[in-house]
Amino acid sequence: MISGSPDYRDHGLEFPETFLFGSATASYQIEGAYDEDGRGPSIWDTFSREPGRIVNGDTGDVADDHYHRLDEDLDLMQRLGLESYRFSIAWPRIMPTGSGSVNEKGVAFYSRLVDGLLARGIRPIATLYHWDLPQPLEDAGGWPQRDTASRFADYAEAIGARLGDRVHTWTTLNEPWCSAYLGYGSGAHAPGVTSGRAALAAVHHLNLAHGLGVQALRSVVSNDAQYSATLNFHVLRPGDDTADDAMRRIDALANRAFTGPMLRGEYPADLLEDTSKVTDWQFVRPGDLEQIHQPIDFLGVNYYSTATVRTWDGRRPRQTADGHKDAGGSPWPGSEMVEFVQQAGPYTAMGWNIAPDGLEELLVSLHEQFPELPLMVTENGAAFDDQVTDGAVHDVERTDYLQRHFTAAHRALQRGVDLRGYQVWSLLDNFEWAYGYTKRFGIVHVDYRTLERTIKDSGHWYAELIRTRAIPRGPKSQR
Ligand code: IFM
Repeated sequence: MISGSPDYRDHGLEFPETFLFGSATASYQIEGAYDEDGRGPSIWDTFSREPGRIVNGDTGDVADDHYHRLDEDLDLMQRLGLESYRFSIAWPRIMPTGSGSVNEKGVAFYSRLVDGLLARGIRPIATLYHWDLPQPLEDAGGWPQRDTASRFADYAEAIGARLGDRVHTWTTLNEPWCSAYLGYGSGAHAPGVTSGRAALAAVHHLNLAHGLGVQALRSVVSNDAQYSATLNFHVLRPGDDTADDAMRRIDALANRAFTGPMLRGEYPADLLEDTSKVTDWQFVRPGDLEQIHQPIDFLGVNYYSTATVRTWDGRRPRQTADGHKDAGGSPWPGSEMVEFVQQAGPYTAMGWNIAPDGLEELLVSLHEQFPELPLMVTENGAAFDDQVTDGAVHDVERTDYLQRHFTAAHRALQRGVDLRGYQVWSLLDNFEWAYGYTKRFGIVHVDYRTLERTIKDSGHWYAELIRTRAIPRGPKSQR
């Protein structure tokens, strides 16, 4: 047990010289310019135009207008002292119909971004897929269709050949859990399908896309880049003293459905058993698991909060507080009898509980499961209802959240976890998917009317952390 404050509000803890401090965004959430320079439509362009899908009917048409404000945003990153920037590439900018010829104007945007980062001494961490599937591929069946994984490999090869001399780290997929289970199971995310079978087929084809994508990148990249995938783990707590089975089921669907094939070359037997009434898994073809199980240099870990579960007894009203917008379907194929129980606060504006101990536990647990595999926190952060007052944003809660989670990461390091870096979500306030612009995660505030950027207090606090390499006092630290 490492000593420290029980509430994780430690300060002065130093990070190793090689630890990479950065921040993250995603294409559809910030870029805007949805129909410029040859970009094709994505499933999020379609979905956000469907009535009732997104709060206030918001879309990513303009978002933060990052596409046109690239230089300003690069300068912001430099002012914050970022050492890395994790961004995603919009597949429909590179291949507007999802396959076939490459749109060089789309490539030029990311080329300028990568050059701008390198010129400022910031390492580019490029994610190939953060949910903006080209609409024509969805029209052909989307992720439940095997062919989508092959199209992804073509796209990976095309962009790898063009940026592969300059990108420091490649990430194939961001949070395939969301793409599969929210996109095709619950229907809360694009394309809004509600089918357990489709969700599980999507799981497999996303896993396959990861494996084929890593191989495609490796075949064309000319520098000694690193390769990774980013998963959003569910850190589970028991909702009562009979919760073991509920925890095991959700762990299988949420976590091991991805770590199993990617890192061990197999699907967990209990996952196949739990879902056997939903699908026979015949979409897994001979040889697929070898294709998926590719060596990677680190695993990206996204963490925001914990989840408390128990088995529904069929008598009390069923709770479904799983932290995502309810769109009618289930994100848990074959395990719908699991209840997600309301957790103790404090909460962020998403209603997610603040639990830095969950991050420490997750990092230690992953290290124990995969001792040879380095880890990186590729997302962590919080939404709060920020106000601009006299040109400043005093986001005490977000700074406090970050201080506690950096403390958790430091404790994991002390416990022997090979943790390579931390990318705060998010650099800018942005389009928070089904919640539109109502949830602000940025360490930089964006005024959606004027598009003016204002560094929040949390951004200044993070800049000090990066400059000193030690956790600064937070607004709620005991002095
Ligand atoms: O905004 C998202 C991001 O796109 C993926 N991870 C979680 C974030 C907050 O919900």
